[in-house]
Amino acid sequence: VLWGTHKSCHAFHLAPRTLRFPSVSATGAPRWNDHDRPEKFNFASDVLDYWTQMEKEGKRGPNPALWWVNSQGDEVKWSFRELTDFTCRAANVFTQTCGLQQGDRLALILPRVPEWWLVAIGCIRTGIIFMPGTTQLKAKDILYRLKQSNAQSIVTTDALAPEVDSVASECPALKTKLLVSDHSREGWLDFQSLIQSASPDHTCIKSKTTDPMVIFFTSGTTGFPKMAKHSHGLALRHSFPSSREVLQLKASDVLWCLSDPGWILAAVETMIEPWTAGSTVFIHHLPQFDPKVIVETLFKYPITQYIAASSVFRMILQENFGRYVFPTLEHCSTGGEAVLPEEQEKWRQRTGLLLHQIYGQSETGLTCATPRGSQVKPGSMGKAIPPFDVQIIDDKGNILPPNTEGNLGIRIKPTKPIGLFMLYENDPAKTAKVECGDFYNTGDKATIDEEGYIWFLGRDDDIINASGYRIGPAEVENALAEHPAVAESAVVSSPDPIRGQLVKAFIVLTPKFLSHDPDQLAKELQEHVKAVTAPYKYPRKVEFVPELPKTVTGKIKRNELREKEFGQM
Ligand code: BCO
Repeated sequence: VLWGTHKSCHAFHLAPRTLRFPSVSATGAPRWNDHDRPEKFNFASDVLDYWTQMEKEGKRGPNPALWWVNSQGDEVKWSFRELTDFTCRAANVFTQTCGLQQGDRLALILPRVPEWWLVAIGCIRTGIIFMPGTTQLKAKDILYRLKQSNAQSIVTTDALAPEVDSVASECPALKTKLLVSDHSREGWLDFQSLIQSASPDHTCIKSKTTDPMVIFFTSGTTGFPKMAKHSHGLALRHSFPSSREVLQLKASDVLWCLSDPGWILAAVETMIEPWTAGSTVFIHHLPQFDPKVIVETLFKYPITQYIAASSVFRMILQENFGRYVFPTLEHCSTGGEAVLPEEQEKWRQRTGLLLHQIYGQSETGLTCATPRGSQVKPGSMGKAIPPFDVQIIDDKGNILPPNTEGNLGIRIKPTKPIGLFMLYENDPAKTAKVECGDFYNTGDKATIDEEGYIWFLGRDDDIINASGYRIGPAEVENALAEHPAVAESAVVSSPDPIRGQLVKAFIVLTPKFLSHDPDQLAKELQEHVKAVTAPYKYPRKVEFVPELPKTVTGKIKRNELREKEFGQM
């Protein structure tokens, strides 16, 4: 292939720490400010190509833009210049070979392979709206995504191509299927060889800041995932001083964010934020999560900043590796789920490093954080990141006083801030439902103290947050309903010391299965859920019950079951 992989001795020289604030003009002045709304912005041409130019002018050190490794010792290192070259080729593949145009949709379902970044940036260059998805998706999940979005194209691997083929006939809009693989497959285009033969000459579109850039699928309380559509403003926002202040990345930093590429956290922390700063994005392929590999990697490579879900930190602490002084690690952040003060303290004792909480949603991107160097209040997810005006609101959108429990809201009136999602695609009712007075209501319960620090309390609905995954109960209940043993089920969150919350299913069995061995049946149902929908959603706890609590109108009282789990009844 064009770039190949090579074994490496990992010799690496950090760049001089000169470019302190990225996305600055060559004269050093910031190019955008917190409240700027440039009419045109494109992350590829305005940020990536800027760093390519810096490299050409010798104004950026020799560290790569992307540094990818796997456990077999393979390695890929790309400079910004190479990234520009390869992503221009990707753009030409999409427009010339696949016939895609600005505004078309492309499903991007790849594991942590370098091609993910080529596809994402190639889409940004052309205005094709990319839709990341985790590789845990199954045929039905993929069908739903392709149909809902009217996707014209999909990029995936060998592992998922058969799942796509099994549903492709039901997706009339799907024109091209691109495969990232060493093998060919009938009906699929070979992405790597197309990149090789494509021209590196491409003129980036002049996208409006408000043009759509990416869609993230996010679970809701009812029904199937919603499509949270973001504009190019999602990327612009990370050029603002207030966003840069959070991690204070420099061109010499090496940032490793563990998030699966299917989530907004990965788009922001393995692409937008580090490349805005001209930093190195470090990626470990990591098909299976293993805390030992994480610790070894932090020792082996010159990683300066590390971001992962809180469960990952808990799983590392659980291993009892003793004290670890990582040679280059300076800053750790955690997001996707709440972290307890005791856990932050444990991490500090073991590593000498503070664990900074960040908070956001697929709809909002990064919303709150404790900027590097400012006071960490253990248990708090920090302060609002401007231009987001975060307030605690009641159900009518009135701002509540400090230390009062309410909904975490982001002000959208009179002006919607840059970086907040545009809308739920095809769903004006759900878009309207999350508007609450002058605010977007996140649905998360929180308090704010007199100093502006925000404290997460939980959800105000049935959404489950298990090890950083947001899971809608209906998705699991629908999967269970397909099994003949299940008469009906209710899925709720249940507390867990490592994953924060677990998915728990209360199941009423059909008469035929009442005599079955409950342990074996529970395992069978768990495997069934893993087979029909993304396995991260499977119920790790199962309880068989004779009936489910219901209201007089027959609605299942999930809240009653949940409260029982959390010992509130
Ligand atoms: O635990 P089990 O072994 O029983 O099951 C696991 C997997 O083995 C299994 N599985 C995975 N792929 C499969 C499969 N089974 C069958 N077929 C397949 N193809 O399914 C279960 C998956 O659970 P998991 O993903 O939680 O796995 P694991 O290894 O326990 O990973 C632990 C974590 C902590 C690494 C993982 O849970 C994780 O990555 N969590 C973080 C999620 C995240 O990044 N959230 C951020 C979202 S973005 C956001 O919040 C906005 C912030 C700005």
